[in-house]
Amino acid sequence: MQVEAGPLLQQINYPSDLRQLKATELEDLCHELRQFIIDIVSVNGGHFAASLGVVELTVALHYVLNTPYDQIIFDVGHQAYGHKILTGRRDVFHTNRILGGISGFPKRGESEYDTFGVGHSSTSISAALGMAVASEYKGETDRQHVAIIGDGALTGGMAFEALNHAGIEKSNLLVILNDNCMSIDPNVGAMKEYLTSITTSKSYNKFRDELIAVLAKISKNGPDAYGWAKKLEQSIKGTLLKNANLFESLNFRYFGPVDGHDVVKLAKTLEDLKHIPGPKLLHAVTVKGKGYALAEKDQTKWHAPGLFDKITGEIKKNKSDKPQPPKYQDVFGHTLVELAEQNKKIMGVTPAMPSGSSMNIMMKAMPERAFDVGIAEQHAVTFSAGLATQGMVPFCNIYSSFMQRGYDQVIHDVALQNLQVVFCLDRAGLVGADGPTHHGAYDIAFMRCIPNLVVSAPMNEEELRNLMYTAQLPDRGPFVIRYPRGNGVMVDWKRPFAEIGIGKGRKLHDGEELAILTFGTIGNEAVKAIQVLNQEGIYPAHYDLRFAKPLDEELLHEVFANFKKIITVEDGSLIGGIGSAVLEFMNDHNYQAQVVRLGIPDTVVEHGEQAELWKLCGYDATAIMEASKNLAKSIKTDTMVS
Ligand SMILES: Cc1ncc(C[n+]2csc(CCOP(=O)(O)OP(=O)(O)O)c2C)c(N)n1
Repeated sequence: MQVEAGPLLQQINYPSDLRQLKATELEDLCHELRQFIIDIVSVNGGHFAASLGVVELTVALHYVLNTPYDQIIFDVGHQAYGHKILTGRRDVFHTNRILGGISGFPKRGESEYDTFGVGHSSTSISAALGMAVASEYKGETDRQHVAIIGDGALTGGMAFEALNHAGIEKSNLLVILNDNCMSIDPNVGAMKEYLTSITTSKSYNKFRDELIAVLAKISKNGPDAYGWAKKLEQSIKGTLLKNANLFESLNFRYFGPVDGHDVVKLAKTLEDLKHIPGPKLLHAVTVKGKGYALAEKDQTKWHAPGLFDKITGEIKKNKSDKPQPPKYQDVFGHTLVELAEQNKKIMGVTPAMPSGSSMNIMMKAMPERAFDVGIAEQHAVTFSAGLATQGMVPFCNIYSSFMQRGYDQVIHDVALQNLQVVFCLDRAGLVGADGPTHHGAYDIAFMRCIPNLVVSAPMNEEELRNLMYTAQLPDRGPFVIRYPRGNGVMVDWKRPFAEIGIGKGRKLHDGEELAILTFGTIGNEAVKAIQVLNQEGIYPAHYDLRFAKPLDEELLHEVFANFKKIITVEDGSLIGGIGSAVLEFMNDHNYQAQVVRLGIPDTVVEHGEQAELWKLCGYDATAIMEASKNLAKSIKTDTMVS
């Protein structure tokens, strides 16, 4: 849907147009930009509150800096909608996150203004520092490099690794800390409290604007004046800031806190900061959801609300009179509490995804046993390992793609020590509109090769519950349960727990000539395919493998003894996936069969609806049907020849 931009925004195709505006027009432009984001996200969906919170910062940055020569890196990138609109993509913004449209995150291939591909958090300072060091090396000393990072993303270890390194480099690096006290859920940790303490230091705040302006002026007068200015600044800050400033201790020059919604003042401050060399941090205080009252009030709900009526604020839901199957994440959340009531050793761990994973259900019911540890997947895994050494049974819930961050910890801290940590990998498989940074494509492949690990996937809600039940029984080792984004298939899902044998798959039904082996919820696409195939006189057997490791060898012997045509289906990378595991088994046991593997091919799968992407990758119900028919045809031909 096309939406008309306001009169100022209409004139701006690129930041060079923005730079023609008078400073007095910037506020109006911010208003129009905010309105444009509201208009389009309300009918298209996507991330919402974060972009509203950085409208002024975005406008001020492109107004003052010489982008794209000067480089801005947005951390995570879910807040970069304003940036996209101001940098050549206003007229295609209505295609945001839609198949074939622009990406919901900055992406190098999409625009020269998107200096770095993002999606996973806490990478911006490292990337900006790399660019700054390269510029310095090339003699481009006038070039500015800005990382804009939220207080949530600052809880990620990588951000600190980068600050630690940047503090000893002399390159031109500005880190803008976009402090809105929120991650997706309220931000957590001691750092958050520290930031609040600086924000409320009244005596320092009174001086800071003058300080920045004076320093900028002095710094322009050459290196001697610069050294003198630095001493003056340190003595003023030392006196006025109660505690030693953390960023100053890391050799960053700390400026702020400033009002992140005063666009004129922000532009003036950024202009001054351009003339102060070396690593600098500007602490901007913003409100997530700024300008849309409901979003300001309930920032978690409006992080990515889906479609909504922009006038009433009503979030649109698929209305149905019939009860609907729950989301897998909610089955996880409720089941965890149920299990934790019976097993006092169970604890919950989430790296900054309480509402996304539904760990918030346990955090509410048992606050002393469930932890949001910040955007810190590596820490979440090793913290869970520590709990397990003391006899606890942690359920560590991490989105499949974010688990890529915690890989060494899974091997080194959990698997090698054979500790009982249950990894629940939410958003496994293709996730849809968030696109390639968020697809959970690789976990089957990267988990399957680790000794001691059990790797499982439920086909439905009841199976998820039973796998969770099985994983927490005494003397289990590390246990992975992967499940996808979205809703399940059972309305009546809260059934009594039953143990599942480790490495035991199940035959859903017998068949003729052809066997379909599935892993996880994508098996439900096979069920649909088989229903249609049956009407056409093709009767494949269907096996739900349940475990990628250990494989159900007994079941596979049965399959290879009875079928010479086999299809494997998985919502995961074909390389190293369950199909590969089946081929390995076939080879190791000297079977011969024609095996067709359906799953994610060796390519970057872009964004789009989940079902659209399954189709594109060739493993939705229709594709399974086609593959089955082709194999069935070849069965007939083979038979005729023999
Ligand atoms: C490694 C990683 N883990 C989790 C996420 C999910 N995530 C996306 S945005 C976000 C919160 C970011 O908070 P902040 O940086 O403060 O930005 P804000 O949304 O408040 O503007 C989280 C946890 C992610 N993108 N990357």
